[in-house]
Amino acid sequence: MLLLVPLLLFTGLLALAYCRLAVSRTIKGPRHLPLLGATLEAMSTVDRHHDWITDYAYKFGTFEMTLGVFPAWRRLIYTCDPANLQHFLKTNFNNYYKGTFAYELQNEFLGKGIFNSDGETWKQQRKAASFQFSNTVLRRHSLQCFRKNGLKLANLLAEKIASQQNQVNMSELFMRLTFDSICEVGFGVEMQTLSVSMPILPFAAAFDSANVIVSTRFFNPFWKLHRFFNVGVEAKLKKDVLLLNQFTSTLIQKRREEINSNTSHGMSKNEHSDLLSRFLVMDKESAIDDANVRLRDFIINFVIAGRDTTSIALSWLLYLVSNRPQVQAKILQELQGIWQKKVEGNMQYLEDHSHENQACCNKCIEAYGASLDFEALASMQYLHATLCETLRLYPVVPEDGKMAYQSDVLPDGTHVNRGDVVIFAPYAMGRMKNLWGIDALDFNPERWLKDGVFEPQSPFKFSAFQAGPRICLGKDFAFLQMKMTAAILLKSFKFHRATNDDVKYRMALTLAMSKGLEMFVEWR
Ligand code: HEM
Ligand SMILES: *[C@@H]1O[C@H](CO)[C@@H](O)[C@H](O)[C@H]1NC(C)=O
Ligand SMILES: CC(=O)N[C@H]1CO[C@H](CO)[C@@H](O)[C@@H]1O
Repeated sequence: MLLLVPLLLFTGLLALAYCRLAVSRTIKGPRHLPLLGATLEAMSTVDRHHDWITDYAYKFGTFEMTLGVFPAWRRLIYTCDPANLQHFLKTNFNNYYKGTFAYELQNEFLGKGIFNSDGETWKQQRKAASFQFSNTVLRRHSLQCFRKNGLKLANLLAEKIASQQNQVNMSELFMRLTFDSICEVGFGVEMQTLSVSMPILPFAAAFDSANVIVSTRFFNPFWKLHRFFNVGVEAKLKKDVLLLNQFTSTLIQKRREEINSNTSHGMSKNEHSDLLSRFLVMDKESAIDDANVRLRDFIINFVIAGRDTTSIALSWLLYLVSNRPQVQAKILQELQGIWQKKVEGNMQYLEDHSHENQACCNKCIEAYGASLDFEALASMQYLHATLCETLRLYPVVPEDGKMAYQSDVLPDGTHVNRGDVVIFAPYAMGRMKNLWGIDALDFNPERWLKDGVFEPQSPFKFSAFQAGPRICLGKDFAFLQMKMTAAILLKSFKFHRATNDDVKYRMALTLAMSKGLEMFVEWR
């Protein structure tokens, strides 16, 4: 008799699972198995995940799959329809959130920062950050910093050439470049990770390690147990987070003291050029302990948002351009035109000498960098188009989703249940012929230009930066840095792939190259 109850319960559950299966037979998407949904197919295709998603998107437009093991199922709805994106990212914004699941996985690392929060916590940070991001002091400081680091990378490559070690891992160098930049713009610290000696800084190492560990929690159902017993990677994470927190609290303390002493010496509020100081000045009223936690979260979230994204995009750009002489020629032609207008023929540049004298080369690159001001960067229409084309086919965030608070119906008629995750996939979207035409798979910067002038696309169609109220805050900064770096490098150097293997992406939240980008570099 006692055995009967669990038995009945079990058959009940099975029956339920079959009902869902019966429904799922008619659903658009991968084949679903009893109790497992599409989990096995998802697991077997993991190293070509984004192309697998693209295949279904191509077939169905909007499709669904249920992942997990019954009863811990989650229904995912993938869509490539701009009208659907507009609906859940903007029109019905309040019904969709990042999901408690995501907060929990990333909590120790990201805290309640802008990336890992919703509702009021998010709104306040968004407001404060947008206000600061539009500030001219900050923008000017950022440009200087992007220039300085772009030149530093160029000098590093020049040294490599001089010492005949001209095979370099550009992914690694770009990662160091953007890390140094984000730390300087974000909190006024020169990290100096970009240097020939390739130093490993404890903060940078702890940051990377923590980032990887929180993303692997996703695949480890026992992570909480490991955390509880403080074993394995969870023990490592705890140490990393401690180091990060020590670093940030020392920094916040230092900036706080500086501001107090400088304001008393008559420094005006608007002169502080890093984001952290600006937040501190803006936020003087709050209790110090609260403010410290908020600022710590801000720093970490800011590094996450700005570093890998920009450096991965630069790697794809270099990869795509180095295989396409015609695209490269057009970029160079544009850069040459802008340079000539700037100097009006008064100055010689790289093409006029033989690169035998390193000091002279460095001076030329320096002079070229100095000419890259806001105006020069804004006039780079073709390079801008090339960057957008890169992000269309290789969006750094290849898919991103939101969870529904309440059930809803998308514009194309798809039903969303409470707790479902609605996912937009920029990688698949960039490959849809109904959105980009029959040449959707071709790399063609011209598609963004009309009479030589860049023409933006709707963010609901070109979704690499997301869209609506949570659209990427750093988009302009990212373009400034990418254009600055690409212009300096392409004008001075030629790049060739060091290997012939296909470049593949790594399965992660961002679309990094699985083996990095090894390049031979030489003077142009
Ligand atoms: C090519 C470079 C970049 C790409 C493709 C990119 C893409 C994105 C995407 C897809 C999101 C939405 C993420 C989500 O909510 O799940 C986002 C958010 C964000 N990005 Fe970027 N990003 C880039 C560079 C940057 C840079 C350089 C910064 C900082 C200077 C930055 C700051 C942010 C911030 C603060 C958010 C959170 C906005 C919010 O939730 O309200 N991003 N970005
Ligand atoms: C190149 O650098 C990237 C990014 O740091 C790394 O993932 C990759 O393994 C490196 N490649 C090689 C061959 O060392
Ligand atoms: C932002 C700024 O200019 N800070 C200055 C405050 O004062 C210290 C020395 O007292 C300077 O080193 C900082 O540059």
